[in-house]
Amino acid sequence: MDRRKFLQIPIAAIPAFLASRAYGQEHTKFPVTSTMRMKGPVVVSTWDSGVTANNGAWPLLRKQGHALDAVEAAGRASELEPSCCVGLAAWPDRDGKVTLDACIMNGNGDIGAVSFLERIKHPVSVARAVMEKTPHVLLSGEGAQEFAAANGFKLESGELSEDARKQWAEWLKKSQYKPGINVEGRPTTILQFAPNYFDNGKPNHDTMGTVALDASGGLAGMVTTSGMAFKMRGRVGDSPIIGAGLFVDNEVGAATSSGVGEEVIRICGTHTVIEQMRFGRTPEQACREAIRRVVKRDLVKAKEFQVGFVALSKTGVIGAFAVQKGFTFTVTNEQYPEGKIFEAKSHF
Ligand code: SD4
Repeated sequence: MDRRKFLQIPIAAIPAFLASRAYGQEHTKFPVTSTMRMKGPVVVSTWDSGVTANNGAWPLLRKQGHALDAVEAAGRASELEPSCCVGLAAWPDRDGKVTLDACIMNGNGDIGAVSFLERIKHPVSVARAVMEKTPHVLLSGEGAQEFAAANGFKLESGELSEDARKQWAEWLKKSQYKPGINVEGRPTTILQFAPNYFDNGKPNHDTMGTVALDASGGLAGMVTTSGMAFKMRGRVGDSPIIGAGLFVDNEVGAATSSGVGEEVIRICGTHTVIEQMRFGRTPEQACREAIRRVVKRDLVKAKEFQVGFVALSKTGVIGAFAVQKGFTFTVTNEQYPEGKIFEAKSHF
């Protein structure tokens, strides 16, 4: 089934479309995300598998629930769904351990995060507990796990899923860490060294980033991930780093990222996006500026990796931009209650 849905170009957006071509967007398919203003509560998640996340969030948002509860529900839904591959069923690090990163942020500046967390089913909820129950903002590794256990989170077995075991065994044959680019709207950054990545013909790995606007105008966001597959043990990506993988400010908007986390951290990605919006750029312009900074460092290297940003303004405007084609995001609201998938414009 082709799950990509295409955005139509309103006539009013044609000047923007032409301007975007001047920027060199030969491959632009959907150049008008900056005109996507949504009415009322809305939830936006990275990638096609954002449908799963949004399905977790939307029932709450629809009933005037808070954005913070909605994004946590989005994270929990993703962490439970093996095809999202962000929880314990996801792929391991190079030592064969699944290590999870997550964060959550409220539009008033409350934040919580966990990194390098093992054997816990719902890292996003542990991140929320860090936010609500500790004086800290980020707990890592063993300490994060102890905190989770002390707060009632069950310690799971830590065994790899069958799929993860197979993929790890395959990867071990070459043991080459070489993040690739997502293919045709799919989320992976790991295709090149994982030939068996496809599940029934479809890649199934992802980082889930979600941002939401609730009925009372409150914003929140979360990210949950197993990080880059076959990473070094102890490696932490952008996802749990506030200002890198996620940033939210009720005065401006919310932004999240996916792709090679090191490149996002380098430019304080989502904070950059929100600050651009604060000074008047649309979400799409802001995401594009962040991508420009990612790419400019090494134009040759940039051809080989993916980074994508998606942002939601406090007035419900959605925009996105990516290094490569194929960065998709899912929007769910009253208009699209089952979720609609869009593809971001890209640098290459
Ligand atoms: C990371 N940003 O750990 C994550 C990976 C990712 O789709 O987004 N994968 O660097």
